[in-house]
Amino acid sequence: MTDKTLLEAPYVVEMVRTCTNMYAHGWDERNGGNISLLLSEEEVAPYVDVNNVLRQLPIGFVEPSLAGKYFLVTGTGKYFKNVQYDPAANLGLIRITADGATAELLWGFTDGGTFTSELPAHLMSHAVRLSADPNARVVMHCHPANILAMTYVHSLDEREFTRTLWQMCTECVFVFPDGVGVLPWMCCGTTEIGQATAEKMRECRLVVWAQHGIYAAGSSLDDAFGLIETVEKGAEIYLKVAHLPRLNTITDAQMHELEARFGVKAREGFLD
Ligand code: 2HA
Ligand code: ZN
Repeated sequence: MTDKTLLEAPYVVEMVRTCTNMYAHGWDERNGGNISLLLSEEEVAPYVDVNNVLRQLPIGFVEPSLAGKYFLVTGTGKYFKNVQYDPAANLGLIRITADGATAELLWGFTDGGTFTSELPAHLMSHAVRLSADPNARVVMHCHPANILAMTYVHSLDEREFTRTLWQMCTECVFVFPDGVGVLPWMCCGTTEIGQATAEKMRECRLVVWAQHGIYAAGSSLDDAFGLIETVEKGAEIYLKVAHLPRLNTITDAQMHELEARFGVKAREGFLD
């Protein structure tokens, strides 16, 4: 038995605050958005009995590279708005079985619920990001209005889309030097969109789903949140200026100065 409840775990507290904050930003209307946070057994074991599996939840595809891994995930149909009032109903702690086909529920989803409908995109993205970066921990999805709006009026070419965002605020190029992947409209919740998202995540930590929203992968909840916040700010500026004559911009030469100053390298071929 454990003597502490998972509700006291710092990562659960931070998850709740993050959901609340994302809702406050207007990024997660109704049940929009989902988050998954990778945890180690050392982080989990002080709070839950890791041998007490409450329910077996089939995940509908196989991701053997994540066998044995623990994730705190938001629930399907749950409102980010409500996470703070009942974290144990709106969040769940799962562990992936050895064959990569089932999620074992260890805590949460107390009203009989299950993990986010977007689990394919989350788990496949975690697998890809972990192979690129051992510190990868978080996959975050939401529906920020300016990014969505931009996908209606801007070319979806990744180089063009990324360059426009980089030009909108000085910080963009060094916050997301790997740029933004862009998927055309696809049906959400499917393994196809999960695979397409993860494929983009090989090259960058941000993937826009046209007319739907955005995915970010980060080393922490703050990191993923900050990536989305920065892209959303860029998209907001774009929408304020797109219909006006552009008199000034951030030039490619200036972006090369930023690369040197901040020790980052913009995605190959994205700057002239
Ligand atoms: O969780 O955002 O993409 C609801 C969604 C689906
Ligand atoms: Zn969505």
